[in-house]
Amino acid sequence: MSELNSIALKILSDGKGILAADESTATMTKRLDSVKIPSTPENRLNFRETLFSSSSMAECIGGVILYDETIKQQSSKGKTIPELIISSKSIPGIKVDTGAKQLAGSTEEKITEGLDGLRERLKEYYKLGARFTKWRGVYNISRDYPSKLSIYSNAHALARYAAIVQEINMVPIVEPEVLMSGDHSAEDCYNKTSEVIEKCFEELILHKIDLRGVILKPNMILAGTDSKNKIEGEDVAKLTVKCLKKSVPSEVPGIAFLSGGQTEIESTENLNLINKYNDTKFIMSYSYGRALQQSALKKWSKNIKDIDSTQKVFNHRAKMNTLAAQGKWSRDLEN
Ligand code: 5MM
Repeated sequence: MSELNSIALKILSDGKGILAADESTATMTKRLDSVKIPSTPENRLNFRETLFSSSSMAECIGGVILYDETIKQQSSKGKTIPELIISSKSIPGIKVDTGAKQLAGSTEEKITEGLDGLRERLKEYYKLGARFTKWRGVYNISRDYPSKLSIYSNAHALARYAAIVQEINMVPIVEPEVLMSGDHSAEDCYNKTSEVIEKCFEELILHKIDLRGVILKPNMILAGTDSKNKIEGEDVAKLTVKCLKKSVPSEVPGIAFLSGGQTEIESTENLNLINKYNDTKFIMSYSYGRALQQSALKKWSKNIKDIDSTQKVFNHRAKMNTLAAQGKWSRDLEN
């Protein structure tokens, strides 16, 4: 087994998933504004440290995606944040893209940037303890989108990113996110997501990526948030598995879904059903941001000194998703 393959498997083993805590300062500020807490470096650290020192980290969270600010911060007990994560036998990861910017040639769409100077930044992150990375491409859906240009250019950037990451001995998470917003049907989401993922793997193969050392982070197959024909549960699971089965090469060890704006319970329920229908060899787990943090953030904002209450809420969500990643979740466990 290659070193990269064993890191990917360790992150996603036994129902473990990934905590996506890599919100940029702008996004974290929106999250903190929503609960009326000032977005200071201390408050951002306080909330994140509360999550990273929870008891469910050891059992449920195989990896944590950090943001540049957080990976360089010290915990209140004097450890660095990567040391705190490693002390729970979890693996620190880092978001390395610098964000989605307007795509020249198709101004309604975005291209993710961050390749300049990436090799040097990765060397520094490796020294700080990171062993995996994340890069997110974003795609809108409508009648004309995503365009061939956006599908190609984001796939090309994801592949160039993944190649440099593997050169530094880290596992790249490849995240092509087809957004939920819009009135598109689930069938449109299925078709566009398949096209996007297939193009990503075509480029990854061209760039000689070791696919056994990659984690794919896709969206689930859903109808748009404004669609009149929503699909739920079993239909989401069947279409999602069907899409990944045809679009992802069999060498890839694991798939970790994003939650994309689904509620906490929807994300857990759909993941559980996906695992019930999963007739592939891929591990299918989670890499959730909002769906792991929303309730915990609300609880924390009531009293940021009450660490236990926040951790209790976070532990519950982490356990529910780890059960779902094994197809063992049921709604009655939520109470
Ligand atoms: C944690 O949120 C990430 C957003 O980062 P930016 O602040 O740079 O936009 C995001 O990439 C996240 O990792 C994934 O979208 C998954 O998060 P959700 O909330 O969709 O599960």
